[in-house]
Amino acid sequence: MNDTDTRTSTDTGTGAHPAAAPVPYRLVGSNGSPYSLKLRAILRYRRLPFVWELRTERNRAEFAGLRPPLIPILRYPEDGSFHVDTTPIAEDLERRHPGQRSILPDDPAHAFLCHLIEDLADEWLTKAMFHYRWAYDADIRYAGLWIADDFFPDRTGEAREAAARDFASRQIERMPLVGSTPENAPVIEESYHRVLAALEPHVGAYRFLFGTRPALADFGLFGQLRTLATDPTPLAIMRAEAQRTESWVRQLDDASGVEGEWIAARDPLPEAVRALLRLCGEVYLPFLAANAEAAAKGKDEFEVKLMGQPFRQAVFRYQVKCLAELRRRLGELGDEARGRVRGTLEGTGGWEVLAG
Ligand SMILES: N[C@@H](CCC(=O)N[C@@H](CS)C(=O)NCC(=O)O)C(=O)O
Repeated sequence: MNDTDTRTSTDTGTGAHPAAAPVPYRLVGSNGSPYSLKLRAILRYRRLPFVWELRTERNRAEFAGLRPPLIPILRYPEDGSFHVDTTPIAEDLERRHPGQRSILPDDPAHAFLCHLIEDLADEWLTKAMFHYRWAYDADIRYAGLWIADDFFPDRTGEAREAAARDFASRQIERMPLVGSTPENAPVIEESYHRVLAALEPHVGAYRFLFGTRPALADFGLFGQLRTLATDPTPLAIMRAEAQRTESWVRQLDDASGVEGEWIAARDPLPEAVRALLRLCGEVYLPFLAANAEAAAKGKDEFEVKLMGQPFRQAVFRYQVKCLAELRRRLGELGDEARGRVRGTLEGTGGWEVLAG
């Protein structure tokens, strides 16, 4: 027997020492948190080594001082620093690992539209996630318990029930803050149906919004839909109206084996993308504009007509930044790409908001 015969599959072939495993990122989050599942799916697709850890009662003290107090939290391996907010994290990961299975389309106009759809998912579709979870009795009961199992893994019996009740009542108290009220429910629920209707004819294990590889927009939608596909009421709707989308969500959770291409700059945009952009133009961008205008006037609350109905909620500071950020990105586009974005958004109501 010679040396070659005794090598194991982990040997490097250069000597006796196997290759060292790269030090992983540490992702701390929760199964009930759409943004946690979004970032986990991104790390998997991009083949970035990480360990997944629930944020629980046991590790809560470690993150107590972190501001803003959000999950998911990503710990960088080289210096142990903690990072929150998945959109800037996803962009930082692009800078940190250039050329490695990027999730931003190469074409700048498509990249802009990708950011816009991700924003729709993160900031608007999330209202559907929160609304369905805390508006109906079956969902309140189920979500209270399954989320308590993540956060309080050591509690059983009555202590577990109590944790679920406390968590549910805290979330229910927050509903008006994010606009999840009975008056706004029709607009929020209709938005969910429209997202499902947009995706259903298009998505598949190898079919994404901007090509045969997934983009940030797909992952943003994925995060919200993954949790919507867990709570009973929105799951039943998805199964009845969009079962292929349900399959797509299951598949995108781990797309580490997917290899694909972006659509070309000159290719027509898929109808799914167009339908989601119409929702941005008719609903999400007017909502952002009304929120920003109310904030600029120092108001605490605003009302805007969406889908022909009044929609009212408290001013949300973070979403003022979202609009400013979209406008900044648009301002950075060259004339040709900007022209294509304009051609796509004009007529949806969205161009006027973004260019204003
Ligand atoms: N824009 C943030 C939103 C993150 C977020 O809202 N996370 C929620 C859970 S889904 C949160 O941490 N809420 C406070 C808490 O759970 O204590 C992101 O993309 O990461």
